[in-house]
Amino acid sequence: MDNDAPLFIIGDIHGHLEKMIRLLRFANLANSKAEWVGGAAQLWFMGDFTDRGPDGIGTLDFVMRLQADAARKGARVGALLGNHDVGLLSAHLWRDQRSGGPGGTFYKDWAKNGGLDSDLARLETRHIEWIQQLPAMACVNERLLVHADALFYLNYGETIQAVNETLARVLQGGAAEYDRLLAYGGDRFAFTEKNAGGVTRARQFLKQFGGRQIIHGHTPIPVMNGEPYGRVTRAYVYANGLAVNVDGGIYKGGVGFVYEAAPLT
Ligand SMILES: [Mn+2]
Repeated sequence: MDNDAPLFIIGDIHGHLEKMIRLLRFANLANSKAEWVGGAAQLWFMGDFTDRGPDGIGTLDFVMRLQADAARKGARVGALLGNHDVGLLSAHLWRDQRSGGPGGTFYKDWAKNGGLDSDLARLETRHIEWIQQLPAMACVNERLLVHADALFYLNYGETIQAVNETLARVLQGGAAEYDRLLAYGGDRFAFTEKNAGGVTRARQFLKQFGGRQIIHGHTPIPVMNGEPYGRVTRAYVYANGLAVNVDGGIYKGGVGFVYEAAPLT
């Protein structure tokens, strides 16, 4: 597994399987049968596979199959944990238990946040176990990959490995641990220069966890820069180049894109 392999990144899919397949085919990374055709490249998904869009479980199945096929071919397909992936698990595991969220139970919180019964009904053990082993962060080719543009990761550890280990335990833990993690789901805008200190926070976040540039999803690009959803076709680089948002807002009508993270000079 070559860690200098050309790095491609795709943002939040939210159940839009057909759009995702189109993007991966166009980028010559996968075919419609979830077979890896990307050769020695590597591909990372930024989490939030389900909710809001028509086929979250189909999206999970496709990514799981693609990851396995790429591994068989000596290539890496990575995937990060998103808050909606945690939400789906919580609706399954702790459905009617009381939560601290706006709905009052885990199921109602998840449904309010775009959760779909059609996904929950098709959620199987293999999906649950796959989500439970997803890393929350990774450093690849000098990029720090995280789902959310948020600082709460620091509450779970001081290194990538520590954060990933702690969150893996959270996902094996009880309702209270899920509740605490899900409460961070709305955190965003940590690194934008539009908020005082954003660039400094980006620099500090990189100093803490490593990498020279943060790449994240979670906050649709139009929410950051006001661009119409239908016009977003590429990543949004901000914070003096220290941060890259790859969430094209697919669930609100964006066509999405695959971002190629070229080697930093
Ligand atoms: Mn998210």
